[in-house]
Amino acid sequence: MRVFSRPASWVVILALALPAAFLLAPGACAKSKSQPTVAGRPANMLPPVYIHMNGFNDFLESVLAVQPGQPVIFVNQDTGAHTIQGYDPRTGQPLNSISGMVMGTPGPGHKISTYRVILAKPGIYYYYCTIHAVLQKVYHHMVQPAHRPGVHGFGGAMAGVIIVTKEKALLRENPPTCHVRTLKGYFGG
Ligand SMILES: [Cu+2]
Repeated sequence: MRVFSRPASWVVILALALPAAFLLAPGACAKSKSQPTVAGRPANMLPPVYIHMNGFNDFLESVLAVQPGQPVIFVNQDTGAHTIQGYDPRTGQPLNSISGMVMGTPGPGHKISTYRVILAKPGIYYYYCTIHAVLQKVYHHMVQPAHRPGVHGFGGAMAGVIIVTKEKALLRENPPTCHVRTLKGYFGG
């Protein structure tokens, strides 16, 4: 099937495609002028997604997909403090792009501590709470998060994964709580 009948069409296509290719190039820093765009909308205009700590020393939405440049906000509705530390599971090295701390809250009606992060480059980002989990060596230099001995709450490790992607099928699988800033009826003891 002939799509383009005239050679001039290619010139037009190239002229349109080249600027878009620059805007969508992976690795663009969130702080640079070349913000990633999604469907013609600047990524920093996208609504944030939320990851909650609402008791039991756990990240409620432990696996979450976001679009490049879309803000991710960690919301601590728990009584205790938590850290959010990114790491490379292949080496155990910490990531500078995810490194924060959120203080606890006595309960409903009090100030809630949050940590905001923006990841512009598509990829899989691993993080854990350094207070309530440990990175355990599994093979060669690789690590996996593990439950820190003596920590109460769920038996699993306080850790999670953020998938930065434009794949709509993945983005649709997010739990509904990720669209709500603070959850009602959280653990306050
Ligand atoms: Cu923690």
